[in-house]
Amino acid sequence: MILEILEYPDPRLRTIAKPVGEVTDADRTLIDDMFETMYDAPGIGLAASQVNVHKQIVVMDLSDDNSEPRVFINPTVEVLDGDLEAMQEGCLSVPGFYEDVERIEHCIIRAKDRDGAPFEIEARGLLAVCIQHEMDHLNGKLFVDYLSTLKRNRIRKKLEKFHKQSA
Ligand code: QAP
Ligand code: CO
Repeated sequence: MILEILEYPDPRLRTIAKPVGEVTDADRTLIDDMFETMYDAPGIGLAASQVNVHKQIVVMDLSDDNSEPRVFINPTVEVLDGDLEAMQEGCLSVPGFYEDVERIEHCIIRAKDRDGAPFEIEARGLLAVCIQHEMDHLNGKLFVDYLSTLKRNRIRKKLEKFHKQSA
């Protein structure tokens, strides 16, 4: 099922997600729906917060052909060195806007998979950037929060106008 994606400045995007206990069949159904929604968009990453489910669940696929689905439940990041990397980011909740954001370049991601099994992976580049972007969603934060007030307000006004027109 394709889910509705909340768009900035929807205040529900500011909700703090709760950790998942046991991973249930209902969680796995949500994960399947999140992949379907992300692939349909199309996007490379989606946090449950963006579909108005406030649980710590992230789906991601950085491949060109939807062949590398990744699930991160209750993700955490350990910074491996202090290097920052600027990368142009977009977001399914901020459609049509792309801006540079600085993120930690090298980290270890720890999370649970769709069966509840814990795993860890060392991440650099796009994977490292994307998990930080998605974990921000779980904490009610968006990439536009890193921009100047001027840029953020411009984006907010354009999206508000667009939402009014399509209503
Ligand atoms: C987060 O974003 C990300 O504006 C995932 O019109 C993006 O999948 C992390 C998308 C870049 C790191 C680098 C955005 C689709 C997809 C749009 C996405 C749009 C259509 C964004
Ligand atoms: Co996003």
